Amino acid sequence: MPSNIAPPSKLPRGGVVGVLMPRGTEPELAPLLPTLKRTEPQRLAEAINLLQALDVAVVHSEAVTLSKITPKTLLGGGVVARLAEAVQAHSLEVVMIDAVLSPRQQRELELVLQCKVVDRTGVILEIFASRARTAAGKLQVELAQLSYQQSRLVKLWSHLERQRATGKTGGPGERQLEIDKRLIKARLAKLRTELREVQQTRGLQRMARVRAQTPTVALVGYTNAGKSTLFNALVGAGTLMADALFATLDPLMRKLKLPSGLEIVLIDTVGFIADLPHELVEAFKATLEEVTTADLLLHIHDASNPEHEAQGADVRTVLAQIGAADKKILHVFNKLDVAQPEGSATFALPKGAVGVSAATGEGVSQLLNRVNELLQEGWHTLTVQVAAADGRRLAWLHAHGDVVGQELLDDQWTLQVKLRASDAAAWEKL
Ligand SMILES: Nc1nc2c(ncn2[C@@H]2O[C@H](COP(=O)(O)OP(=O)(O)OP(=O)(O)O)[C@@H](O)[C@H]2O)c(=O)[nH]1
Ligand SMILES: [Mg+2]
Repeated sequence: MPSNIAPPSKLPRGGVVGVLMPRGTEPELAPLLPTLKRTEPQRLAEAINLLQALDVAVVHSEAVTLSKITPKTLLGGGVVARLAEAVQAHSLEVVMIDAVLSPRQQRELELVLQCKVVDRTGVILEIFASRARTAAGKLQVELAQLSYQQSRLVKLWSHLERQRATGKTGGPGERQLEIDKRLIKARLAKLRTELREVQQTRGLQRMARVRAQTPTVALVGYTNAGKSTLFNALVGAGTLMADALFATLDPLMRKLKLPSGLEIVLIDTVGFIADLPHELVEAFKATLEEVTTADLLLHIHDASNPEHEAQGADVRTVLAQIGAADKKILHVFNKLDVAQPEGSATFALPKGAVGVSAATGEGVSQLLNRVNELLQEGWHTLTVQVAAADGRRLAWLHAHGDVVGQELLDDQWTLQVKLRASDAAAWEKL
C-alpha cells in the first residue's frame, strides 16, 4: 500500500514537539482555525494539553498572526523560516499546526522544515488511536483515520481537477491520487464489514443483554479529567463482579456491586475534546452510544484545571450533539487534592455536585452512595412473597432489583425489593 495511506502522522512517544498557533482576522482563515471560545493563551494551552495526552514533550510554542493565507504552506515565508530555525534549535521531531492543513500544505511544510508536521485533527486522531482498546474501538479509529484522509484526498483531487480545467496538467500525481482513492474506498468497505462482524459476535450480544437488565453508569468528561483513574477507584470501592466476558470484550466496562448490593455496569469513555472533527463524531457514534443508553452519566470535571468551566461547556455541547442532553447527570469534581482556587482554602462545589480525588480516594464512597440514590430515584419498593423453592423468581428479583429486606417463614420468603418501574411491571407478569 502506498505510504500516503498510512495513518496521517505517527507521533513519536516521548518525542520533542513544537506547536504553532496561527491567528488572524481574515475571513478566509476562519474555517481553518478551531472555533474554540477561548482566549489566545488558553487556546495555546489547549493545544499543548492535547499533545501531552500523547506523552510528547512540548519544548517550543508560539502564536503567529497571519495577515493572509499562503496557499502552498498556509503560513507565510517569514513564519516558515523562523519555524525552521526553531526546528533546528530545539531538534524538534514534530511540529503541530493548530489549524486545518491541506495534504499538500502538510507535505510542503514537512519538506521545508525537515520534520513531521501534523494538524489539529491529526493529533486528535492519534489520541483516539492510542485510547482504543477493544477490537471494535480499534476498527472505528481506523475508519475515522481513513475517512479523514479520504476527505483530504478528495479536496486535493478537486484542486487538481480545477488545475487541469485551466490547462495545467495533472501528471503522474493525478494517477497516484486515483489509485489512493480506490485503495481507501476498498479498505473502508472492508473495515465496515469487519466492524459489523465484530459487533455481531455472540459475546457482545450477551453483554448487551446484561447491560439492558442492569443499570448502567457512564463516565464522561473532557480529556484528562481523570475518568479512567476514577473508574479504577470506583471499581476498587465497589465489589467487582467476576465477569470474564466484560473483562475480555471491553476493558472499559465493569460489572460491580455497590455497597447497598445494587449491581451496576460502569463504563469509562474516551475523553471529549472541543471542536471534535465531524469525521470523529460519526466514527465514534458506537462509543458514544454507550452514553446515550446509560441510566446515569457522571460528568467528571478537572477541578484543578483553571479552564474547567469552558471544558464543561464543551462536554455539554457534544452531549447535545449525540442526543444525550436530557440524560440524568451527576457532576463530579475530581482532583480535589490539587484544586486550589485563589484566596480560598477549599474548592467551592456547585450545588448538587460531588467532590472527589480519584488519586487519594477522598469522596469515592460518598460518590457511590449518591450514584445509588440517583439510580433508584423513581424506583418502586414492592413487598413480595416467593416460595423458597422458586429459584428462578428469586434469582430474577436479585438480578433486577435491590433486595432491602427479607424474611423466611415456612418455606416462603417475604422480600422488600426496589425495582425500576419497567421491572416492577415485568414482575407483575412473571
Ligand atoms: N492529582 C490528581 N491527579 C489525578 C486525579 N485523577 C486523575 N489524575 C491524573 O490526571 C491525569 C489524567 O487521568 P486519566 O484518568 O487518564 O484521565 P481521563 O479523563 O481518563 O483522560 P482521557 O482518557 O484522555 O479522556 C493522570 O495523570 C492522572 O494520574 C486526582 O484525583 N488527583
Ligand atoms: Mg481515560
